[in-house]
Amino acid sequence: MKKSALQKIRAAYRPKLPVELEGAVVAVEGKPTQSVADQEEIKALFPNTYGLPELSFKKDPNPVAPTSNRPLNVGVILSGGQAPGGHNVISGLFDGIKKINRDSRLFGFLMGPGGLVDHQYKELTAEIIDEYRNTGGFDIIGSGRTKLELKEQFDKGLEILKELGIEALVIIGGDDSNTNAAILAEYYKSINAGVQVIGCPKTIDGDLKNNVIETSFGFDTATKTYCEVIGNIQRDCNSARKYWHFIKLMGRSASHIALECALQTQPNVCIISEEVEAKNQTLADVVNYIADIVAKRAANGENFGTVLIPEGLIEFIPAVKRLIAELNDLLAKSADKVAGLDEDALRAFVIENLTPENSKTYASLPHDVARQLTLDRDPHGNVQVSLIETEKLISRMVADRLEEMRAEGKYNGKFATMHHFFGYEGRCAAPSNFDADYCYALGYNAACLIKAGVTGYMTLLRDLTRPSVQWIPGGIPITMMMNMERRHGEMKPVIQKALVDLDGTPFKKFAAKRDNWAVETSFIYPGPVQYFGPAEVCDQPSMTLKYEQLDR
Ligand code: FBP
Repeated sequence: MKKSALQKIRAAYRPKLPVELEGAVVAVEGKPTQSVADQEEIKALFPNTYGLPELSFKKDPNPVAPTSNRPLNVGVILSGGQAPGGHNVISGLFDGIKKINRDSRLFGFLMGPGGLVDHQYKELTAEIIDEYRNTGGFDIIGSGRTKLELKEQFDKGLEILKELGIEALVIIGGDDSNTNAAILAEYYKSINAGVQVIGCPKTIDGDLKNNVIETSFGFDTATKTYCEVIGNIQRDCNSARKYWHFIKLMGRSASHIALECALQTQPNVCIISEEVEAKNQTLADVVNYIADIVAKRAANGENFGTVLIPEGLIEFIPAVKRLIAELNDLLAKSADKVAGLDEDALRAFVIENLTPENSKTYASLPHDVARQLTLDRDPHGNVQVSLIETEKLISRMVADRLEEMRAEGKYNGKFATMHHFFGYEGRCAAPSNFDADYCYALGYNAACLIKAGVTGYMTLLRDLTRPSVQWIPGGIPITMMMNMERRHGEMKPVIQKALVDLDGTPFKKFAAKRDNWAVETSFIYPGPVQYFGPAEVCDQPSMTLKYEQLDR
């Protein structure tokens, strides 16, 4: 494989492990855990894996020689959307199991959880692993979104695990994939399958976190990548002074990415979906807010600016949220009826079969947006918000509102727009030093959890704003993060998504400054991710993580 100059140098980077993980470790049990909500239901659904204690790892004072440990055969799956650092999780896992015994072997299942069910795999040798150290992407084994939920899938997976002598499976995924990891762990435990299942917190969206998991991997690099381009756009915008840039940012339901980018780049506007919901705002409220800022800047002779829009915004407009909830049930219930319908017939069917309030909301949305809400859900039942062009919808509505304001004598300016959507650009970036270290340590630590014999745990590192050598390694039962939610029309146990906390420091810091940023041009230009150089440019964690640490 031909490599760039940066790739060659970066391949030699040695991620810094927490000191507790250097050498042999012992697991120290903490207190038993319980789920974040719906304890009785979750306990009943996970009788074998509920309530287990938190674990932390300490250096083993009486280590045995690695050769006296048994070799381990381990499987690994990359699940869902790409996130920078996945290859380092795998290389950390590889090094971790080799440290336990040099004859241990690692098998990667291809193209996501489907590879386990369809028995598609490849052995990951030292040569392959070395090709991928510190690189972005999930291409070492590929990723996919097959949902592991059926007993037949679990049994089919077990066949290949047994055939390869695999005793532990590491699932690297977001909240939905780790929910499935917990279900799989419970099932294998209940039938004494002899296979441990360990989860790893991945997602650029930053919504897989809680009191214990401080951040998911990939968020740091992805947001730094978006901030570089937002900064570049802001500098262009401040130079040409003729465009309003509407920038939609990935993140699914949560606005963590948009908030982090706002903190780093200080745009004129950033909408936070969670606030829109909390304030029970309508789409018109959001549009009026932006139009007022455009008008104020125009009055100062500044017909340019930047607006950040989280991709999940539309789902958080309370009326649209109610509509989506009913649509999910309606479409799940009527799958056969709607299967062959063309666009117009589907629209008519939906309008006719929704309750009056939701039907009215649906009919009031521009046709293309309404249609996008009826598109297939992803395998986990999520609306595919990345396909909805919210940035165009909002800017179109702002333009209309400005014309009304012009007629009322409240606006006199020019409103030329540009649209952007940043998501895929950041998901496979070469991991920042933070993500390179974090991911390697998460993988290495997963090997320690396997050695400790546990199942249904997520690999964990704490104190992430300290230098990586001081991070605290351990593990947390996945059931601890679960609650019951409605999916595909049924109540299901799922990991609770972490949305932006409006009482948290990251949001408060933003809210305290946004009125200034709206009118005064206060853009910051963060520049590209840096891998070599002073710690203040290369090793800084995200601002969200730094501010959240103040709340802990
Ligand atoms: P994950 O939850 O799988 O990490 O999703 C990350 C994400 O990038 C979301 O931000 C986005 O909405 C979605 O994936 C896009 O999905 P796809 O890759 O299937 O287009």
